[in-house]
Amino acid sequence: MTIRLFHSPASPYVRKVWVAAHERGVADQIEALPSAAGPVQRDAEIVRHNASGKVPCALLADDEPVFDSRVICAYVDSLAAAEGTIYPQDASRFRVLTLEALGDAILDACLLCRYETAMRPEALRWQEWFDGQMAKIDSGLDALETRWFALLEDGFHAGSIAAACALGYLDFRFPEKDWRNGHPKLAAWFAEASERPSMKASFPRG
Ligand SMILES: N[C@@H](CCC(=O)N[C@@H](CS)C(=O)NCC(=O)O)C(=O)O
Repeated sequence: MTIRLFHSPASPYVRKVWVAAHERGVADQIEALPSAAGPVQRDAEIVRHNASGKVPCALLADDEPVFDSRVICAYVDSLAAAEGTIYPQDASRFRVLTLEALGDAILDACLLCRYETAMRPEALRWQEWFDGQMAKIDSGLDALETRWFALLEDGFHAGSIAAACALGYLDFRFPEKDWRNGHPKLAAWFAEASERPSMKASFPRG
């Protein structure tokens, strides 16, 4: 094993790491460590290595921590002996990184909505705030469908991986949200991306 990974089978950020590892042929170099990350009940063992207490958090051989998902994906990419990279170093480099940030931003809003409905006591919920997060998801989906679509389908790089994990998380936690409606190109792209062995091997559970 090259790295140990605090993980959760339901986490879309952890999924990014698994997808990257499968795409680059290094999944067998990762040992999954159990974890119980949560914004209220924190996992002290994760906090010891990653002050945010969040997963994914990777540990290298000397217990050196690597986080968050973007940095771990780049690390995983660097482990691969095979040709290629999910982080192109050519002119598209910063556009790919920005697309990854957009996928993560959609995920951030998804997670906040999830915590709001699954964790926050009902009496403390704030509908306008929830709607504000949903609006971020919707504008993110619109941006993927339009401005970012050409880059999204140009290879399967870190930006595509983040977007695919965000769409997968929407299906997993918000099945009632009909995101395909109004985003036909994105829906077709995701149907194809979901057939990749890396996406199948990391299907969310929990
Ligand atoms: N920016 C981080 C976000 C990670 C994150 O939010 N992970 C969630 C699980 S899906 C978590 O650990 N939540 C626990 C918490 O908020 O303390 C990344 O890209 O890795």
